Amino acid sequence: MATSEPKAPETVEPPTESQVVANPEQYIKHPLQNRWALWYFKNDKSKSWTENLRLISKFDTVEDFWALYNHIQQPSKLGFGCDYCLFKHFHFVCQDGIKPMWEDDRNKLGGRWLMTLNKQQRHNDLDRYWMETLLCLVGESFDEASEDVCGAVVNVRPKGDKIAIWTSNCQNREAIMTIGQNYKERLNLPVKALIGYQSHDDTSSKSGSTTKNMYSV
Ligand code: MGP
Repeated sequence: MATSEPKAPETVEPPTESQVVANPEQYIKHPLQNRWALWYFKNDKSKSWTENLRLISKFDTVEDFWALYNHIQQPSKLGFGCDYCLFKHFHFVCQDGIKPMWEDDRNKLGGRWLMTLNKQQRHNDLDRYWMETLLCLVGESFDEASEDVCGAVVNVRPKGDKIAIWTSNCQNREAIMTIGQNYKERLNLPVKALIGYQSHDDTSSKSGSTTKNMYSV
């Protein structure tokens, strides 16, 4: 085996003051694929459902996402009847973004993957599941099916909290199944713990306490 003389280390002169160039990594924030809006719902019985819904903030970079996430209460600290909603607020399309309600044009044909938690899970799982849900959304974790994602909602309720991912069209079986399967894996749910997908149409017109599942994983 040929051996070679170790090379003398090249001497690197420290840059002069005029040569110092700022590293873009240090000042450019990391863009997300979409802009997102975080909404907060506080249950004030003297107001209508829509009036209780408030836009908190919008962001479109990784850094601004974490700044907002670290600034606000975790879902487990919210009062009963409160919700957080994270919905797309488009970058390139000149429109207002998707409102976190069934009536929005991007939601009205859609539905949601719904996870219902039991009361113990508020302490054990709620905050972790919600953070993972947010990361799935802002990180566009469902490949092309991410385009179908409209947003996500966490409901804090005495009877048991709920987390859901809302998608735009309840007939898009392939995208919905991709989202459901990946979501379940990301949350590390046991294979036999089923989650169901329900159309907003069924949810908003339900008469009893349960809505039928169109799909389940
Ligand atoms: P909820 O807050 O989604 O669930 O809906 P909750 O409190 O667990 O109640 P449950 O009925 O699922 O057991 C509560 C109520 O809020 C609904 O019955 C509607 O009156 C109202 N509401 C909820 N959403 C998501 C909407 C919406 O998108 N549009 C309108 N107009 N009302 C809504």
